[in-house]
Amino acid sequence: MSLSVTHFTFGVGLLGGPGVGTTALVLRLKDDRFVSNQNVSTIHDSCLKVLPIDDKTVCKLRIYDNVFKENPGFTPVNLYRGISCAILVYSLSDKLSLFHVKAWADEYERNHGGVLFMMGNKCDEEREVPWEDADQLYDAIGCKKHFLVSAKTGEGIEAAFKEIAEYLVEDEQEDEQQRDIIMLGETNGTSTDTSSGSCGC
Ligand SMILES: Nc1nc2c(ncn2[C@@H]2O[C@H](COP(=O)(O)OP(=O)(O)O)[C@@H](O)[C@H]2O)c(=O)[nH]1
Ligand SMILES: [Mg+2]
Repeated sequence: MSLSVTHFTFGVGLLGGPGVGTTALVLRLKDDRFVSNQNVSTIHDSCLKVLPIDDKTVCKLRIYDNVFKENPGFTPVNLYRGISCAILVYSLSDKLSLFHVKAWADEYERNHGGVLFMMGNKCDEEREVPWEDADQLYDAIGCKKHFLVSAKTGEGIEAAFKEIAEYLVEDEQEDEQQRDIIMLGETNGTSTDTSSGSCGC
């Protein structure tokens, strides 16, 4: 007996200010290595991560580095092409990088909109960003999950991307169920409104 496997694919954008480690994260995910003071031109700007969710489900994440970091206001719109969600990356050892997170969240909302996650990188270094500050911002922006990782040691990275994949798959499956309910309602000629907050006018 052969089990059929469902494949999901999502594009994920890494957004954050210069030096937070988005290129190092892509390198860790792609080649499982870390290079100090890497030469950006030798580094890939995306990678594909394949994550089995369960026996019947596989999730592929195409993860894009952000090479236009200097100013969120001037980000080319095509940076967001093919992206289903974004991860706002900051450095746990650089307080200023947390301020950039808000700017990137606003920029993403303006150009694209959608699910956001937050990721504090460099957890191997001495911590300068207080948890409360990061958590407050996380709530204010409305991020779905918050991860602490290190591209240098690899700590937390596999688990973080697995959780992100699980979240995206679950979200997509719920959307599919909603679409099925709506189509069934239309076929039966019954009311199709399943949203709890609908005013019905
Ligand atoms: N200690 C430590 N250094 C890191 C980590 N990730 C990146 N770096 C270093 O931080 C600097 C900037 O990293 P890079 O990936 O180029 O940042 P980007 O500008 O966000 O792409 C480089 O010197 C990296 O070696 C990490 O997890 N821990
Ligand atoms: Mg870079």
